Amino acid sequence: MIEKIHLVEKEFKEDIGKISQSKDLEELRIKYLSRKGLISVLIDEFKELPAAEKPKFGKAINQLKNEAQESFNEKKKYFESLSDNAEIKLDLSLPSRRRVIGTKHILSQTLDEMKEIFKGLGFSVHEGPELESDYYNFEALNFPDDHPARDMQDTFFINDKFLLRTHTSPVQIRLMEKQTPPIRAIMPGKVYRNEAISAKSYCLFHQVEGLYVDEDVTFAELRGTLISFVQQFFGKDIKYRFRASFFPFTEPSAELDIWWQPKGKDGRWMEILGCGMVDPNVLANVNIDPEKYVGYAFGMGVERIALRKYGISDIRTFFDNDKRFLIQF
Ligand code: 2U9
Repeated sequence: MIEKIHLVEKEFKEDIGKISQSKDLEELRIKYLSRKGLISVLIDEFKELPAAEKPKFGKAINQLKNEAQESFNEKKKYFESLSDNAEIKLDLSLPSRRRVIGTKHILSQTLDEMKEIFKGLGFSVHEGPELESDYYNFEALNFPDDHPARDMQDTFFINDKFLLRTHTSPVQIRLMEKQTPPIRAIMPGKVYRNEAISAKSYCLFHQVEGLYVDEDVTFAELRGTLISFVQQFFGKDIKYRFRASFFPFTEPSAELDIWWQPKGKDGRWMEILGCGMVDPNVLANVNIDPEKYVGYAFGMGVERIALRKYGISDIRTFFDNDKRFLIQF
């Protein structure tokens, strides 16, 4: 009896191994697992055995029956999964799935546009650390000890010596330390200010600063470069004006306003950037001879400019990551 059981088991394994299409599976079921199949025949024979011999074979037959049924079920499932996929592949009438790939953040798009314009004007692009020392953020830039920006109220200090940079100017200091003039570079990046959060100001924003240092750089060149920038960025017809101003790191200093005329509202002048000739003290701090070299610098807040260009009323929307806002650009 035991040989018979092993023989059926061996044959079953060989047969199931050979099956490559689902219709052959039914033949296999009939041959082994149906009411008149080989396993049922074995069970019938088993029933005829004398009671004393039954325990010897009962277990083996049961095991064969269960294992055969399991292998059969598995194979059936496998063929079903194949045919499911085949159906999906063949149903050409189904609409395609919409791919949600997201969009570039409007600030990144604005930064990219600014970088491209300045690259076209001969500027290279440099980046640097957001965690800075007091020296690079303030001292090297000619900030007096009692300047309000050096107060905890205005700047995020990490400890006595380190802080979150309040502008990207430290990158320019680092660049001037490493490179001898001519230097013509812009520095885009995040800056941090400890300000009350409102529609107009946020604790984090982006700046693009520019620097040009060489032997014969003039204010007229600075003016020409910035006019070219605003005309490329806002359009050739943009109305602008320069106004005298003051910064610790430039002398003389100016601000550039553009005329802003929202639809249906009164037009007004709006400040979009600051600029000036680099203070000789700043050049001396990085061992560039102020007798030989001159520099100009400018700085702008990217959010402020993007708010204007796209007619957005609240700076916080840039940082909310609300898809309903982001997908509009
Ligand atoms: C070095 C020397 C001088 C960069 C400059 C400004 C004027 C300026 C503001 C615009 C809006 C900051 O983002 S904002 O709040 N910036 O007005 N920035 S000149 O001057 C430098 C930089 C580096 C070594």
